Amino acid sequence: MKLLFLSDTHLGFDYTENPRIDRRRRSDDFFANYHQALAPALNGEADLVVHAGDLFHRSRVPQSVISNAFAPLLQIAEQGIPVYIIPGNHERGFLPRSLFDTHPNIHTFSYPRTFIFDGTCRIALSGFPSQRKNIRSTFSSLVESTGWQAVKADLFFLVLHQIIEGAAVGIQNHVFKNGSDIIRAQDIPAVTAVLCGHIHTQQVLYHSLSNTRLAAPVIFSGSTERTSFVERLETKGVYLFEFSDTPSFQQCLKKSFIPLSSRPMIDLTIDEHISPNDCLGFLQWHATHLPADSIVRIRIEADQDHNLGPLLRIKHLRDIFPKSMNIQLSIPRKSPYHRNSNSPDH
Ligand SMILES: [Mn+2]
Repeated sequence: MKLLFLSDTHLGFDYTENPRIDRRRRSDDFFANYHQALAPALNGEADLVVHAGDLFHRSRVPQSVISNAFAPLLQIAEQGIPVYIIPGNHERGFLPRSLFDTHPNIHTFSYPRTFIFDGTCRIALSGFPSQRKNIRSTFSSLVESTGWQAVKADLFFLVLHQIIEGAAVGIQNHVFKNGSDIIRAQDIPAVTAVLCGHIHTQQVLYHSLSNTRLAAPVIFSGSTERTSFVERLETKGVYLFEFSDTPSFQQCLKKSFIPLSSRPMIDLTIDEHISPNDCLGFLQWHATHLPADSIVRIRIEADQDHNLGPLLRIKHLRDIFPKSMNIQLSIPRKSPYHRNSNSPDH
């Protein structure tokens, strides 16, 4: 029996229906990884699919994004493989109802509830929509109101789209500790595992910050694509849990992460180490030597005497690099160049 677990697919990221300028859009990367992520289910290798939220990047997405998101889910559901979805924070706690209610194998946690999957073993999936406020004080009663304790099953999964104490994100490894929007480690119930979305960095929590063992491991599959430069070193992926022949869930957890590919994200920093006359040459050299599919962030950290002129305009920068790359301009707010630059994107 195999359960495919993914989250934070952020479909609609960098998507526009009527582009004013001709440039590569990262929207395609997100859809490509979405299809890669769902491949085990599309190929009939998974028995059920859990999406822990942020299917879409925004609460309002164009109809074409909704249709393209829905198509592979429908294909999976049509094969008799049920799909369970948590509405994430980017969807403001709801999904386009009409569409997602149309198939008996597509289930959304639109209120606190428990679904049962009967296969070679019986699986209970409990969850509720992403809560933006006061989850710390409401968590235990929300979990209780899913009714999970009244259900008979071999495996219990709590599916969430929230922040949990001890979760770490980003290059600087920021760890979430206290706050009304953070679930306390001690409140995690004794289920088989918690499948959690919202945190984009793949990780598994076993202990609280005070090093007491959690009642259940909390598994973050992470986002399926890198949504910002903070995630530039992260390997993205999904989990495919196989329950047969595994002595413990912990054992099965170890070998169940499937990595997905991501395009290289590269920082080019213009600072005092590059002489004012070399800036253009520095960028041109990288334009021809970086991998052709790079996502490049140009960071201006030089001081005023660099006289960067046109290099502060994203349009000019895009003309230097091949069309196969994505180019972003980053100017710190405190930089003397900040005021001179035009809006960085779109
Ligand atoms: Mn997200």
